[in-house]
Amino acid sequence: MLEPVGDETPETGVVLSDNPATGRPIAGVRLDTEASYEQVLSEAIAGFDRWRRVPAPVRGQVVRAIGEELRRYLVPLGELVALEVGKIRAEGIGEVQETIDIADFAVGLSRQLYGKTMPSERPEHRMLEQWLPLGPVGVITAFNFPNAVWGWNAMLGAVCGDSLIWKPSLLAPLTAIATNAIAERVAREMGHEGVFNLVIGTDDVVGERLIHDGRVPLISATGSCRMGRHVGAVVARRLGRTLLELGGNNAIIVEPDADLDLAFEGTFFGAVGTAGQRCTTTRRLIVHESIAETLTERLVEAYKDVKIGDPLDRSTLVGPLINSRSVDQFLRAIEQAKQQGGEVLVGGERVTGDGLGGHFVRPTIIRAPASGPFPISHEETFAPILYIFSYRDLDEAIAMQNDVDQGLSSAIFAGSVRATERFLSPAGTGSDCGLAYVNLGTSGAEIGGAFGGEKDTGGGRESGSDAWRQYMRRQTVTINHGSSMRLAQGIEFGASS
Ligand code: UN1
Repeated sequence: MLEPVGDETPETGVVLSDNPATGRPIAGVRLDTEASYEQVLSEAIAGFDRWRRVPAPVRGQVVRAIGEELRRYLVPLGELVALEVGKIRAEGIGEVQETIDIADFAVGLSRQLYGKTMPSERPEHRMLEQWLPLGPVGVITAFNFPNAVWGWNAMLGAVCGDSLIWKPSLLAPLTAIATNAIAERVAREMGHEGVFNLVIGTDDVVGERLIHDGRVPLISATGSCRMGRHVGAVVARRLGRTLLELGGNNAIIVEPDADLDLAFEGTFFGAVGTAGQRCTTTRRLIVHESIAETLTERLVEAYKDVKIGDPLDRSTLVGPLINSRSVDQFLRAIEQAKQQGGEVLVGGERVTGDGLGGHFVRPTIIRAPASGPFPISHEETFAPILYIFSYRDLDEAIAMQNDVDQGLSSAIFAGSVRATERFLSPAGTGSDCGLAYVNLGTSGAEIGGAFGGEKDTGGGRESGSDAWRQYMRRQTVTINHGSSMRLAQGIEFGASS
């Protein structure tokens, strides 16, 4: 299994997408079969063969039109995200905005797929690199960013000349259908079919088939570390490429001279936002002992007041977890934390009541034991649980922040440049994560930077900067424009030598 399916057994050939705020189904979606997978694959292969021939800046114009259409659908699509996965409306709309942003980025990129030129050691020779379309790209996404993570991959892949085969989470198929339909329709109306393809199915029928499929040179997958290990191994066996964006266990360090208002706000959004269901969620707060009480009290007070409820209600800050299994995992983690010496300061329970028939829990703060192991804090529980630790000196804090298997996001709040530079040390002895923030929380990356992490997070980089290169193949070109054959390294070879 790549990802746990919802509560449905898809043996009926249909998966129900539930509204996590009510626990009731919104719609049933027919699952792809082996035969329909084949059909989609052949469309994606044919689509790739046409699309690769379209000049990149023209591909960029198609992506520009998709971005424009997404702008028109920003609110309804954002609300669909909120309805289907339970993130609050503002965050649902923010997620679609993230796709629009990456579309804009990709349009510019479509004229900047630069290759290098390099001097040849031989006279009358020229060397250069060119970047070529790669092929149909498989994109496997998780429920928690059912629109934007596809956007990162699809908008870049499209300007690079690839076609896309999107396998969304079975917990969020409706957002995928709506999103892909927009992109596919815009491309088709501009004369380009088969670029944006969707397969919705179980891991057994669709997921396994996709990752084993030698016709798909790159699999970009977002999800758990367990899933990523499996995908990585299967794709490596066929010498394909992977781009993995897996779990995080992100910490914020707060130095004694930090601006506590900023530290409070960064932690509050990082830990409570999206009900703790971002891979970038702040899961650990590592606070200097001199300010630990003050900051903890302030957070506990804010957690008590946080408005939990219908994600579409504009006053709500915390929506539901995705399903009952997530609620069980939340409760189990809290039990384990208590057994391991953690002290629950606020939260720790399910929330029920009027309009709260779905999978609601109270955001939770747990103070870690003063010493000794606290293994639960090494796990990524996809729920709003914040573990608070205190420390004496910064080296100790950095060691604590790095002492987990995952390496996605990290943050420091500090006034002193010495502390922040220690955290960002160019020797690599500071944060060991792919993302490092100063006076900002761990979540909410902009699209312009490369996004991803080290260690068990999988090493992939998506979104901005030079992540586009992974969606292309590099060709090193050497041209002899003279009339004699000269071998590299000065080798003489032949009858006359
Ligand atoms: C994720 O949770 O899988 O940095 C992605 C962030 C968002 C992306 C999160 N821009 O929090």
